[in-house]
Amino acid sequence: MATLSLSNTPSTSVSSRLTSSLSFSFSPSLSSKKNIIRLPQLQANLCFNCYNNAISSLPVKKSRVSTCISATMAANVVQEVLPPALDSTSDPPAVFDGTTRLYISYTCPFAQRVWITRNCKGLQEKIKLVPIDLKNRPDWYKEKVYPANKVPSLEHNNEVKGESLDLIKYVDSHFEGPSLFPDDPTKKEFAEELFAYTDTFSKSVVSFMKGDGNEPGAAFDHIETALSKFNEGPFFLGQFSLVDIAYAPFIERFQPFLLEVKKYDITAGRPKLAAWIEEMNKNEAFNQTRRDPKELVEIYKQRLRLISELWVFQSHRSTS
Ligand SMILES: N[C@@H](CCC(=O)N[C@@H](CS)C(=O)NCC(=O)O)C(=O)O
Repeated sequence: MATLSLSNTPSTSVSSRLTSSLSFSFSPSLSSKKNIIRLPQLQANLCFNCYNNAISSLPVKKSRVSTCISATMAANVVQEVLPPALDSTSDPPAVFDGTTRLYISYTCPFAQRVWITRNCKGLQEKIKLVPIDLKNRPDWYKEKVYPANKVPSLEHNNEVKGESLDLIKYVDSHFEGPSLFPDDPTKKEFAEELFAYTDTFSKSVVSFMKGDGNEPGAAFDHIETALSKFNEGPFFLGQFSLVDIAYAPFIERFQPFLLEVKKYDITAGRPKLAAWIEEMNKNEAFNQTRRDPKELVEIYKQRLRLISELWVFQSHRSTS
């Protein structure tokens, strides 16, 4: 296996020529100042245009690919110390002081989409994470930051914007770093279809989790079929993109919950989905946003218990 040694800074460009015909992966070496890029694997972390460049024109075109490797490095190397969540006792940040802030909750899958996008583009220094404790939300969040009072929201250029699917596109197109959206019109159209399907997908799975619906086989089959459309890689559009980011936090939660609580294995008979999960789990930008699966299962159990208690309470009130 060929290796490249790089110094441990996000701005380092690749001066060596890659000589493998395969995609490659970066893994930081903590024990020395050097990091090793290993061939093959990086596919999970390379942006569209760079992935295509990397495999079609080896020896690699230096400038283009090095930009992406640097960004991937940034995503991989930056081991962030995550700030504590702000609650009703916390002072607000200095809103609209020119800092770009991403307001999240550590357990919110919608917020996680934007967090992953930020990490994938190597924007850890440019976009500051501001985690909010949603159970004990500070009043200033609604009053000063985001009147919708939800996460995620992004404070950028004196404005605050929300809605995770809009935000991942916004972060991808307004900030530096590897492009996570294709130029190809066929892929773009398919990406929009898949974005539009995210809600239907989640609703169908969550209703089964709550005990209201049938097994969500059709929803996962839809995903399996989508993953079969472009076969130049294991991702929805072939190469890694915003579409993978849109689904990842939800599948991260559904898989362990359905397996443990419903004894339903989402990957059984779905090899493309199994391969996608395996590839996603290699993506360090995503891994830095993940929670312990046991914790995620507990969160869903609690939430579903609350919903059913509320339902019993309401039906009791309406009959008494
Ligand atoms: N459609 C929104 C959904 C965001 C959302 O529902 N976030 C939840 C946390 S996972 C939230 O902020 N809930 C607080 C509330 O509804 O009061 C998006 O995609 O960003």
